[in-house]
Amino acid sequence: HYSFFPGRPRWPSRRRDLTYAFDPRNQLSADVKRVFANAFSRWSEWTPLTFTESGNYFTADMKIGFYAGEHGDGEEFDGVLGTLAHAFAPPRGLLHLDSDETWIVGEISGSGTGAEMDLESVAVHEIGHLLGLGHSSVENAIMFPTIASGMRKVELDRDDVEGIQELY
Ligand code: TQI
Ligand code: ZN
Ligand code: ZN
Repeated sequence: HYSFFPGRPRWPSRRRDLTYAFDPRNQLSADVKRVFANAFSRWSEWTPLTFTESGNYFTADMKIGFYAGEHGDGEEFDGVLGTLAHAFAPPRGLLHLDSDETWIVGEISGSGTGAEMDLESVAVHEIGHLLGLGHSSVENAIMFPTIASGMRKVELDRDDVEGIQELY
């Protein structure tokens, strides 16, 4: 079953059209940006929320960036595997990914080293946190707190949809 953060933080009802921006220091490819656009659309499909990329990193509601190790918020990344990413509940709107991971962007192809992580799968999960969802006890849910390396899990489960629809 889904859960929320303590105090049930969420984006207020006057803020239904939200913006996100990428840290300009990362210089991300169009493919990576497309992965996030896709991941956001999986949530907007089931809510009154819309998500638009903004070119202004400083004024965007949600800020996305890739960082290694300590990066200024006291929650440091730890190199390959372990913590992959983290996101802060509304209204903070930060989504950080560990740049030391081997991120798969797009199709999962061939056999890797066993440490590859599918970027969209992690993005969909972290966006759930950005919107106010905690973890779920339902194994098929996007918000279940485990994912295998190389695994692609991007479809919202009924449990995720019920959780987000209770919030918005
Ligand atoms: N990062 C954790 C996560 O996003 C950070 C975290 C731990 C957290 N406890 C939390 C965030 C409580 C909010 C509330 O869950 S992670 C997964 C999953 C991680 C884990 O790097 O361990 C995914 C990132 F669910 F698969 F285990 C993405 Cl998809
Ligand atoms: Zn961080
Ligand atoms: Zn999580």
